[in-house]
Amino acid sequence: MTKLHTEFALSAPSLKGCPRWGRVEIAIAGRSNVGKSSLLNALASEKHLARTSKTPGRTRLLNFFTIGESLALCDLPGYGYAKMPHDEAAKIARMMQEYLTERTNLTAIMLLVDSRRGPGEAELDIAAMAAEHGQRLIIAATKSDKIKRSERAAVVRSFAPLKFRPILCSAHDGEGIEELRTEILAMADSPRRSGRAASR
Ligand SMILES: Nc1nc2c(ncn2[C@@H]2O[C@H](COP(=O)(O)OP(=O)(O)OP(=O)(O)O)[C@@H](O)[C@H]2O)c(=O)[nH]1
Ligand SMILES: [Mg+2]
Repeated sequence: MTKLHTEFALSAPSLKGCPRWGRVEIAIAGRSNVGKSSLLNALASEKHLARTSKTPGRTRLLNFFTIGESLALCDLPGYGYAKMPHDEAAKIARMMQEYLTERTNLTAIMLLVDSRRGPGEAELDIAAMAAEHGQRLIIAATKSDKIKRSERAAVVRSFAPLKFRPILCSAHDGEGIEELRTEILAMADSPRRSGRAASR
């Protein structure tokens, strides 16, 4: 098993508050409740690194976690949570947009999509944004423990619009976790985006 040496670094309320370091960052993005924080804990083999919750909309900041010496993951707030107050949702959307389009350390987006739901417009938008800004995309189809064997081929087909093969994964039974770890570690060698500041 690959070990990702993961530690919580800091939470930032905006792009300005993001850490100034030379690490290559991978953002974990996805709808509220899709399983972002749970997946991060599974990748790190730690139960309580990132806070998970049955209540959607729990993560509201950019939460940074270091991996080894040169990588970091950023656990993003989830989008699409209907009950979040409009002002709050707009603030979070702005913060995410800023981070995804302007953060020079960001090299890849790990986009999480519920296996049972498949990608929608929001996911296609994120994939398009990643392509536009030269970021790589890792597609994780979460909660694979919830789908039946007989449904798996149809689930994979439902991801065709994203044009990337989804990695079926489960924080509960561990499917796909090792493959995702390998993908993440491979990013350590990818070049940082050229940008205005070396690190912001
Ligand atoms: N069956 C199953 N449930 C999962 C899995 N991953 C997460 N969950 C459940 O889904 C719910 C949401 O998980 P979180 O990890 O908090 O989701 P999140 O995407 O971080 O949510 P926000 O931060 O609110 O956007 C929790 O009740 C988890 O136990 C999984 O692999 N399988
Ligand atoms: Mg979360």
